Amino acid sequence: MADERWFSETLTPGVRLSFEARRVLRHERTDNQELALFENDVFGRVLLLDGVVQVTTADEFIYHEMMAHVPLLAHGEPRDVLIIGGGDCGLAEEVLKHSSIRRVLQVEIDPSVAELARTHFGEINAAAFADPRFELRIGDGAAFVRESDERFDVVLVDSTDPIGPGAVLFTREFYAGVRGRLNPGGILVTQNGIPFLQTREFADAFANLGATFRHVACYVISVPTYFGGHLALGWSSDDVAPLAVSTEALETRFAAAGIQTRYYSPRHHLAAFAAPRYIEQALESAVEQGRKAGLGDP
Ligand code: AG3
Repeated sequence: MADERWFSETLTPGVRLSFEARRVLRHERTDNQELALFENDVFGRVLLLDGVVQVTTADEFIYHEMMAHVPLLAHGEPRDVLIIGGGDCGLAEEVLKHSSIRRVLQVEIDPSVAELARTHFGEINAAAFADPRFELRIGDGAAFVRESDERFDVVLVDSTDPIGPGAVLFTREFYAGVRGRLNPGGILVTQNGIPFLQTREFADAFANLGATFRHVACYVISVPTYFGGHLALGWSSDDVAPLAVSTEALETRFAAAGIQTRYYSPRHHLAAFAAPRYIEQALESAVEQGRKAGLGDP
């Protein structure tokens, strides 16, 4: 995958996205996946898992702000949040900026990623590790949602792609498990990849979400290091439609929260749900297919 100076994303057959490593901090095979961490002049610290860019210190704010603030501000009064995956812990830090939050439980499968998060990603997660509301547990997120009887207002699946250890996090069984962990008014947000390149994976995941939840939608973000066009984030809820909240209500909540952002804004929050047509069409037909397979009956 690398000649120690250049590391490549190899997710799409026939395409390589390469980064020069000024300094290699880690390159190893963990029990779960291949991990590479290095410094790049443009993007700062870059983490690749199984040859796919996961996080860079330069552009992580886009993904983390949009994954956290969209469901939390739409919810209005979130208290308990569950994060599945999210090993770099940048998402937890963003969630904890909301003062209504009393607990963030994160279940990450790979202890090497969690350890590296502490040693090398303090810039994006130090506040989370210093926060008594945050609990990081090493374990299998799919098993957790199946076996736990705890409930949460918002569940965030900050996963890798549906290859390797993350594949289970895109199944109907997993989504049904998450549904059982949500409080009334609860919202699930998921990482659903690059629709332009991962067409099959996108359709399968949204069919599974469509079979499980009443309201299913997606919103899009543009992250420089996630190659291939927009990245889709999934919205699922039995009680809350994504556009049910007004810009005014979001403005009020956002001002009250006093959170500084660089990508998220209440206006962009709602705009992001107006996905480009090729994504909207793929979403509609996938959800429709899933509906036929049976609502809430995995
Ligand atoms: N995890 C999601 C990375 C998805 C990248 N996928 C892709 N480019 N196809 C990010 C972890 C950040 N906490």
